[in-house]
Amino acid sequence: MTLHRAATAIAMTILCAGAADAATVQQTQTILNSQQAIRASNNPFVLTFSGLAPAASSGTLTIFGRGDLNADAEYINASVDATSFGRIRPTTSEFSVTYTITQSDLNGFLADGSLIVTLNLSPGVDLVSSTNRLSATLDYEDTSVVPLPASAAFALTGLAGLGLAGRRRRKRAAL
Ligand SMILES: [Ca+2]
Ligand SMILES: [Ca+2]
Repeated sequence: MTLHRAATAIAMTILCAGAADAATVQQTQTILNSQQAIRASNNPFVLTFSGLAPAASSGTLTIFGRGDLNADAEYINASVDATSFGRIRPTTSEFSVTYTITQSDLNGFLADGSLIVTLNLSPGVDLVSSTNRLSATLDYEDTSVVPLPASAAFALTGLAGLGLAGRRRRKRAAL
């Protein structure tokens, strides 16, 4: 293997190692009661995630809420973009529900630049309190390349070694 090929091979190794890694995306959008009182007459409640990198893995979407949601007749219809995620039926005024979204579904939602969570409260959700709120947290590994300090440093040491060997060889040839 020539020096140039060896250096190229090592550089490719660095690139591949970097590309195999990903950064964690964890973002939360919240609607406070003071911004939009958590009651059915204020439907819909829209939580928008935008400008996010494509997913390299499946992800989770957690919907958290606090509101007048403790009775049987009180529920929330949830959707992401145009896809229904079904009905959330909390039995307590504070609830949390987590959905797993496949990588391909996640990238389908993110493809147009935004993933929009829409929550519609049933008519019975009518009592408000200042501590009420609705939030959505999106969590996944994205496709960005992040540096791997340890392996990159190791590979660079290798490159420096090859450079020295090459210089020594050139010096000998010149004598
Ligand atoms: Ca979308
Ligand atoms: Ca009620």
